[in-house]
Parts: sequence; structure tokens; C-alpha cells
Amino acid sequence: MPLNTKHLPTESGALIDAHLLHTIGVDPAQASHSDLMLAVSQMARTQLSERWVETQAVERQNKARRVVYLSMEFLMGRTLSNALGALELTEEAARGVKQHAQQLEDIADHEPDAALGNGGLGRLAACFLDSMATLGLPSWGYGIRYEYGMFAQHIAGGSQQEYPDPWLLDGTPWEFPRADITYPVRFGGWVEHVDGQAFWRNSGEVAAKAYDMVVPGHGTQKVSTLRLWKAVAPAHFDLGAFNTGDYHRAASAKNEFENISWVLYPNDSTPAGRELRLKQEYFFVAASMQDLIKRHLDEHPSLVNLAEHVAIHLNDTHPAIGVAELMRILCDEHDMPWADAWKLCCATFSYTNHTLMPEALETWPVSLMQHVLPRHLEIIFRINKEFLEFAAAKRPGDDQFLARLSLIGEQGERRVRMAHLSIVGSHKVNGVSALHSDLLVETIFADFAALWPERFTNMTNGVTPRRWLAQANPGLAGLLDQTLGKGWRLDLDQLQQLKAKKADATFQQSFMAVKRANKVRLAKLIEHTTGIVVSPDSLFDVQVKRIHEYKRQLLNVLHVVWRYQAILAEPHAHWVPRTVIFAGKAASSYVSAKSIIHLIHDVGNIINRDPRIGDKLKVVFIPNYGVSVAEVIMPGADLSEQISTAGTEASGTGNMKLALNGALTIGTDDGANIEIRQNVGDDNIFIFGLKTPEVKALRHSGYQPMRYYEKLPALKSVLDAIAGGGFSPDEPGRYRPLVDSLLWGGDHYMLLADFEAYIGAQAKVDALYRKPAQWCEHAIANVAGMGVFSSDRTIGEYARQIWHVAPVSRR
Ligand code: 26V
Repeated sequence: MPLNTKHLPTESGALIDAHLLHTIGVDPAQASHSDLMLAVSQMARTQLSERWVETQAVERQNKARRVVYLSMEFLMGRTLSNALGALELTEEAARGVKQHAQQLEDIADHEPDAALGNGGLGRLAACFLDSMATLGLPSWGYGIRYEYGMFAQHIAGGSQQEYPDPWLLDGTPWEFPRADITYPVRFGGWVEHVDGQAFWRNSGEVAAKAYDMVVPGHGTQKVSTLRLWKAVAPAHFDLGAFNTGDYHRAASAKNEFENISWVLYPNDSTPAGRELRLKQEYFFVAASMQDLIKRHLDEHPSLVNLAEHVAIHLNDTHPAIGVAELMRILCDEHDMPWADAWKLCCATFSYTNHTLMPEALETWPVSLMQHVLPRHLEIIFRINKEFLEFAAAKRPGDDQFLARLSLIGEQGERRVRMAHLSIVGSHKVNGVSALHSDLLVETIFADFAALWPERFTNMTNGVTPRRWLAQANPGLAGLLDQTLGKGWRLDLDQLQQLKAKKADATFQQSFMAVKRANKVRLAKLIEHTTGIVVSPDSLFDVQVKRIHEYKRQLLNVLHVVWRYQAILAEPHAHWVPRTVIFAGKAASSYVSAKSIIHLIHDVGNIINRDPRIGDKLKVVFIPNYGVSVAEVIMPGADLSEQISTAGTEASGTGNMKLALNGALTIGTDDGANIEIRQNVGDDNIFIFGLKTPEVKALRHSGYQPMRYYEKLPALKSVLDAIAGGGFSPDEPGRYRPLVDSLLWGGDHYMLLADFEAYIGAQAKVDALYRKPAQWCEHAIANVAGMGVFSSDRTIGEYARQIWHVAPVSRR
């Protein structure tokens, strides 16, 4: 009988079976998809573990200078496929699972996402860890091991419903609990001053326990560590000490401690100054600082050279209390003189700002900080006093200047301004795109830039090509491998060479075949999650991101309704069939964002069922957007919607993922769109609408949205249809408030001012899409121009210009 090679045991097959039997505890012949996923994960985990031990040994021996990346959010997504890719085990693992008559992709789908973040800021942190590991930088990410990550989004009757995300319910194969690494974190109480020495007499305490995730580098044995902290009742808290009658009360008292790491806070339109959130921030910062100081003192006799051996980065202001915490540790616990400690502190910290929205800038009521962190408040007051003395000397008598700079806002309830603390306590402050960094020094941080111009810099965001191209788009990755070799994974600038191929008919055919297959895959996801059947031959027009008024999903809807009306008016015109695809979550308390989700569904319901429309237009909303959903959407997009009001989107990173996967961008002159345009070329992108200075000028001259309504009949007809219940016959007034906010509420994000230009740009999109070879040429030019948006480039810049860290040589 001929040997059936498909069922020959492979080395990985044997390993997987051994893990099924010994680690998972199931009969290999009976293994479910989940069992297989866990067994393959264990196979990767053993190697990650070895790499982690080796990396740590080398860094310890070299007393390496390390970067510590403090972030409340790490939106990691799934780990298995990325780990297999980094370990170069993908093919092995695929062969192994084949012996169980399974496909690796189907197995990998059983891993839940680690969704420990809200959106752009959290995903950027995850891309950065990948690049830090890949560049071999001695690096640690620190965050919170939330029991519940980003809420799961369900849609019921067109409305968003939030459900908890118990991602740890069945355990995760990817964490390494460090039972011996635990630190106390104190809260509350008061401060005593004895002989000039401060003693913090805290009233509460919780323990922080370390759980590590190993982040593998690609093309290197080096790894980075993501250390996440879980809050547990302090060791001396003993449930048994309560008598049986009080057991219930004891258990709930224990929860008082442990709730600190229970749930990720949503990125609301206006951040609520909640005590638990402040405790979360201090909790993970205090634990991380103790950990890095312990590591330093294991390698060095004292803290005087701390700044030479560690660079601490603040991912937004959420960990800014770290500045006061380091001062407290140095002065109160290590008796360092204040001035020396302050110098060291500023040399150690750096800070990235991720938003210009004034309402998103974090502040804490002084009274709350007094209650939760009394010693830190004193320290902040002293930092502020010395800072304001310094500033006063620069502009004597300018009290307004000082009031604007102060770390304490005095309008209404006194509040600590965390961005000010971050700037004052750091040696470098950066924005996340060229425009954003310019606007920072021109607007919200102008007074600080006047004091310290050299402190402000730009680090344009990037995304990891391993996850967002190699893993998400194996079809395109394979084509690139054939065409350029495999080196682009670690040197994304190599994509430039595609320019020479963009008009090559054979290459175009392969490129289009890849896109088509990705669209089929995306169409399947759409049908599976929404029940709506869409044609992969239609133009896939994609807007995926958090739902926020400034991102203007509503402007996209206005175009959809315009198109619907235009098709009905001219049914025989040559319409390019379109599928307009939305995805994204709205913060649970953000009423207008939720209303926009509902509107998208209502509009879709009418259009998708209208027999006069057929395939000419479809509108879908893919529920529960997250990293894994994005990995299917990005490769299948033709058109990338990046239509924020100019001057509002700090950078965007979805814009990069989409263009890298061959989508053309329709967008405003905002955030990183501007740099995408510079890199792919003006002819390969559809830029429209007001530019930032024009937005500003129009605002100052008295913007009147009603004028556009009166002037543009097509716009009037669209708004009338929405406001009049044309898409919500069951509740005709449902969208009156949304339309009123445009017509009567000042249209803060200037949708009406950009409407006409947007429709014009969409017409250009149609015109190009009618010529497939030309469209393809432009799409290839996009991929070719995106090399600079690798997060490896971004992290290289941080490493050289801000952190001054480099890989350590071998042992
Ligand atoms: C604010 C808050 C406030 C209350 C509690 C939780 C929370 C969480 C996050 C935020 C701010 C989010 C800022 C953010 O995600 N910014 C995005 O950062 C991306 C990476 O730099 C950038 O590409 C996006 O343009 C920017 O919106």
C-alpha cells in the first residue's frame, strides 16, 4: 500500500500530540479546534520562553540601557500567528495540524483577541513592542492585566449593545505568571513632615502581581517583554480572619482591592474624572517603577546613574503620575536632594501626546488627588512652584502666561493638568505626525514651546509590516516575496522597487488576483456577521475606526444617501457598483456616536432592500471591530476613508494599514494623510476639503452651515431625507437631533462645508475605478510608497533621538 504522505507524522505533529496529551490533557484523537490551538500555542511558548531567558541574560550581563514604555493600553490582538511567524514555525505548525485534518488558520481563529486598549493609541503601543523586539532594543512594556478588555459590540435592531469581554475566562497560553514578582502599591492617608523629611502614612494598600507576555522579534532571537500588573488584596489581608458570619463582607472587601485591574476604561468623548481610573494609573505606574528600580539596583550600586540606564516613555498622560512617583522615590526613599532628583527625572522621562482635542486632555481634581495620592500632590505643587518661578523670570509680570502654564488649572474646581506635568517632567515631547507636532507647538502647548523650543519634536507613527502585511495579507506577501524577495519584512523601504512594476501587465494581474481573493474573504466575513451578501466585484469603500464626530462617519453617510438619491434619479447612468463598509465602536456614553451607528444601519436597511438599487450600492456595518477583524478588512479594501476635519486627527494608523494593503485613500489634509500623500504621490490619493488654516479661518469668520444647506440642493435633499424620517419610518424624529447639530448646532466639525468637495472627490474615485488597469497602477504605487510607515522606522527614530538606546552586543 502506498504511503499517504499527508499523514506521515512530522516533528511538529509529534510535539503537538505530546502537548495535547501532557499539557492540555486530552486524547490527541479527540482534540477539538480549541485544544489544537492551545497545543500549537504551547509549542511556540516553549521557544518564546527560551528566547526570553537568553535575552534577559544578555541584557543583564551588559547592564544594558533599556527603554520602559508605560502605557495604559496595549491592543495586542491574537498572538499565535504572529508568534509562529517570528519563530519561523508557521509551515511546521501547519503540517502538524494537517495531521488532525485541520487548517492552521481555522485553528488560529479560536484564540480570543487580547483587546487591552480602546483604539489607535493602544494598537500603536502593540506595533511598537513588535518593532522594539525586532530591532533588538532592550525594552519593556508595562501596563495593566485587565480582566475585561474592550467591550464586545453587538448590534440589536441597528443599535450598539456593549457586552463584557472576559478574554481570560479560559486562561491564556501566552502569559507567564511571575509568582515571585509582586509589589505593594499604597493609596490614601496623609503626609507627616519630620525634620524636612516626608513620611507618607497611607490608609490603603494593594499588591501588584506581574504577568509577562513575551513579544518575539522577527529575524532575531531577541524578544521584548510586556509586563502586565494584576491587582490583588495585600498579602496580610486574610479572609479567614473574618468570622464565618462576616465572610461575605470579607469577600467584598477583597474586591475593593482587586477591582483596580478589572476593566479597561472606555475612551469617552469627555473623560470622566473617576477615582478608580486614577487608582489604575497610579497602580500600574507604581508597580512598574518599583520593578525598574529593583532591576537597576541589582546591576548598579545606587540610583544616581538611573538616567544613564533607563529611558521611561509616557504613552500619553495616563502614566504621567510617574513623574511625581520617581521624585517621591528618589527624595523620600533614597534621600536624594530635590534638585538632583529633578534633573535625573527630566533626563529619564519623555512623553508622546496623541490628541489635540481639548476635552480629551486629562486633568484630575486637586481634591481627588489629595484623597488618593496626598504625597504626590505635594510633590506636584513643589514642581509647579519651581517651574512657575523659572517661567516668571522669563516673562516678568505676565500673570496670564503663568496661569496658562501652571500645572494647576484654577478655572472652577482646581485641577491638576497631567499634560503640563508630563511636559515639565520630560526632556522630549513628541506629536505623532508632522502636522500634529506642528499644531502642538502652535496651539495647546505654545506657551511651553516658547520656554523650551528644543524639547518638542515629531515622531510620525508607523505600523508593523509583520502583522499588517505578512500575516494579514498572505496573498500579497507571497507576491512580494516572488517579486522582491523576503527582505521587505525587516526593511519596508524595499517596497519602493514596486514602482518599476506598477504598469507591468503580468504583475498587475497577479496584484488584482490577490485583491480579488481578499475581497472574497472580506465578503464572507460580511455575510457571516451581518447576513448581507455583497459582490466582490463592487468597489469596497472602507471606513473603520472608533466612531467619533471628528472622524466624520456622518459625512460618509451623507455621501451614501446622496448616491442613493442620485442613482434613483438617474438609474441608467453608468454607476460604479459600491459596497460602503463601516466598522467601529462608540464609547457607551457617547450618544451621538451611537446615533450614527444606528443611522448607518437604518440607511443600509433601506438601500440594501431597494430593488431599484441592486448591486449598485450596498451599506454594511461589520460588528465588533477589533484587531482580528481589521486583519481581514484591511487587505480587502479598495478605498480608504480618512475624512476627519483637517487639524483634528493626530495621525491615524488605519490609513497606513489600508494603503499598505493597496487601498487608495480618499481623505482630508489631516494627520498622517499628509505624509502618505507625500510618499505615494499626489496622483495616487484623493485629497479634498478645507485645510487646517482654512478650517481655522472659517471658524473665526463665523461659519454658517445653513448657507450650504440653502446653496446646495443635493445637500438639502440628503439632510431633509435623514431628518424627515426617510430612513427611520418607524420613528421619524430619530435623526432630527443629529441633523439639528449640523444645521442649528454650529456643525462643529464642518461636514457641510466639506460636503461638495467630498462628493467631487468621490466622483474622481468612480472615474478611476472604471479603468481597472489604471486603478491597479495607482494601488501598486500606494504599496510602493508606504515603506516609511513601518513602525521599525518610527521606533528607530525614538531610539536614536529620544531614548538613546541601542541593541546590546552578544554575550
Ligand atoms: C483618552 C481617554 C480618556 C479617558 C479614559 C480613557 C482614555 C483613553 C484614551 C484616550 C485618548 C485616546 C487618544 C488616541 O487614541 N489617540 C489616537 O492615537 C493614535 C496613535 O497615535 C493616532 O493615530 C490617532 O490619530 C489618535 O486619535
